[in-house]
Amino acid sequence: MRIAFFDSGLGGLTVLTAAMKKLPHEDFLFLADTLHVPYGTKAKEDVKAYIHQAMETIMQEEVKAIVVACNTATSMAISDLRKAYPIPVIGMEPAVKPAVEINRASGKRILVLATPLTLKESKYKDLVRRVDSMHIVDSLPLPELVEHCEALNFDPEIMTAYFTKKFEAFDLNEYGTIVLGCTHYPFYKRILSDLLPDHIRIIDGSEGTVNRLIQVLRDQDLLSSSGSQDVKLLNSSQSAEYTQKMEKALSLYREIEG
Ligand code: DGN
Repeated sequence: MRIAFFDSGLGGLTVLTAAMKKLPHEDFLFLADTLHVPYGTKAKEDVKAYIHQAMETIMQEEVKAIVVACNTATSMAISDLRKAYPIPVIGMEPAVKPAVEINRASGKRILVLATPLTLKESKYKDLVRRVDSMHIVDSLPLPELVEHCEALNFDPEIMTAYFTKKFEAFDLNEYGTIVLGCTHYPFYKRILSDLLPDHIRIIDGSEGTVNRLIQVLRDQDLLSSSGSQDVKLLNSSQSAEYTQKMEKALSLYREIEG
């Protein structure tokens, strides 16, 4: 049985890549909800309905666990999904907690980049309230970045100009860590690290999610020893062209990650 990953589009491939590094004997399925991408700028109730439709599609396949590889979907639906489905459902969390640990000693600030919906949700606000006792966490919504990524717009010049404009209001010398709180954003890791001052660390939530996935599979005796990293790619518009885009994006990101 496969481990399923789900996102509105290409973003979750960054989480799939992190899982593939640590789980060499599993097979995977990835569903991109291309009919409804992007989620992060849409109405909450609509997005919830899209997420449930996507989960139904996944449940028609032979899967043993589902990773909601999307911060936006996790923040608005994860507890409902856990109640609704009889297999483990693992979500994302912006890596604010590790970022606070990293910056505790230096007192440098943290900037969380995510979709407007993620940053508006109480799940995110509660997380910051819980872990940010030093009040060093700021956030910056990047509503256009998912669409740039979906268009495979990785042109360093265009994207450097985009980020430079977005960071204009921030004194980056005050910051020690940038948290990528949307699974699409790690595609821009290299461009960001070329642009940002050397002392800034860029982190994302994939590692935490993958560690949790492994722990859940182990606890429930669901780890496989016979899979071969076969990846089944699906998209809700059933577009062969989009499947090719997913293949391209996956190999590009696997190359970024080395
Ligand atoms: N990849 C999604 C996330 O992590 O929030 C964003 C998807 C979207 O549709 N905005």
